[in-house]
Amino acid sequence: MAGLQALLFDVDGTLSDTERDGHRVAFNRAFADAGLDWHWDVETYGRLLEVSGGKERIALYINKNKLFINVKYDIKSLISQLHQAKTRHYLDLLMSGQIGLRPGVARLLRDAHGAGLRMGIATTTTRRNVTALLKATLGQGASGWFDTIVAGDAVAAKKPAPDIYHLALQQLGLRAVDCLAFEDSRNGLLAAMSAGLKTLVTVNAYTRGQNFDGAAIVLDQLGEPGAGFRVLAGDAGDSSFVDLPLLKRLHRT
Ligand code: XBP
Ligand code: MG
Repeated sequence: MAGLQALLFDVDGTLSDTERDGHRVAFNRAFADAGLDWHWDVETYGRLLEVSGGKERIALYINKNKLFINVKYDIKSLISQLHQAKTRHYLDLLMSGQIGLRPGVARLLRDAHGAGLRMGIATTTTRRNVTALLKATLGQGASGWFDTIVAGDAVAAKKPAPDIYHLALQQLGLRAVDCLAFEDSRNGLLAAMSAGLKTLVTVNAYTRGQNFDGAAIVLDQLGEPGAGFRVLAGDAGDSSFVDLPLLKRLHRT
């Protein structure tokens, strides 16, 4: 096997803790704008995270709560309008600097870019959300650090389907064995593993209790020098934070 050629990153929950104070808040603002009395509290939103994708999440909520049963709505265009409004609110939150990167992420991305390691993004969220997050947190040119950004509706079947990873690998011109994926959720891990990728998982408050069998390692965060990670499953050897030597070791073993 050739050495590690590229890193493939999920975004929501992995690069940034976007869900509770970002996407959830933006959904609620969009519902209020539309005059709907829907409100997703922290627990409700956690249950809705069982599906990937904002439009899919609104559809799940409508189905679960049997909304609009007696009302003549074009559900598809309602969902689409709500999602567009949600994206506007989410971008506002990003641009106001309220959503940062998780510990260790900026350091690792800079190091990998500086070392000439190729990088890609494979995410379920809307593409504009990704480029805005990178710009707001890492600066204007940061999207250019990634050789491919595949996002949202680029594939029909969202995670846990492997399609988004297949597309990212195809665009990079690499095989799964040449790469390492970064995920935070079971749906994301299943998508990456089904595409044949070794996967490093960093959990967050919403995903901590999920089943991560099959991950190369499960950590509470990437960590920083002097403020290391906690290993939840797997073997980090002597490392206390995720750096390129640890990634190469994980990829080899
Ligand atoms: C992320 C998602 C996304 C966001 C919402 O999943 O499920 O749907 O919550 O984004 P993953 P959009 O981290 O597994 O890619 O509203 O833009 O779809
Ligand atoms: Mg995720």
